[in-house]
Amino acid sequence: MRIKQTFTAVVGLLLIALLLSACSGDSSSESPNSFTVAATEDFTYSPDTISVAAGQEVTLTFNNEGSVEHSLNILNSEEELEHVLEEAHEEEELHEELALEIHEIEPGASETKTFTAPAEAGDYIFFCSLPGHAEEGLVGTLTVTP
Ligand SMILES: [Cu+2]
Repeated sequence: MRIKQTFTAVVGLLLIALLLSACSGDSSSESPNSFTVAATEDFTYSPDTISVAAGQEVTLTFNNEGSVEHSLNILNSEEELEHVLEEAHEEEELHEELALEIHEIEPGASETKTFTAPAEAGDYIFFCSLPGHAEEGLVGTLTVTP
């Protein structure tokens, strides 16, 4: 008798687990490795921090909600932002250093790109490469977890 009760309880728990997994399956369109980042009117990114797992495939949608063109670029190494900005005019050199580049996006427009998160855990930087914009505040942090 006790065994039967236990069995019923286990089946009940399994059913609940199934229902829960079915529910979370419905929302898989927004999986944890899909992110949306906006550039705002006041030259900030929203959110300005993204956390991903090392080596993970990440889909990032960049919405320009500002009133001028903006871009979003992720540095592939932990190099100083200033160093990159100094070399920003040497386009080709800049490209080699970036994990992700979303070029100038018109106000109100958006772009989605997929990239592979850096293999090494740590804090990386994303920024707008248009002259002066990073200095204004268009800088964010990509946190890569092990
Ligand atoms: Cu910008």
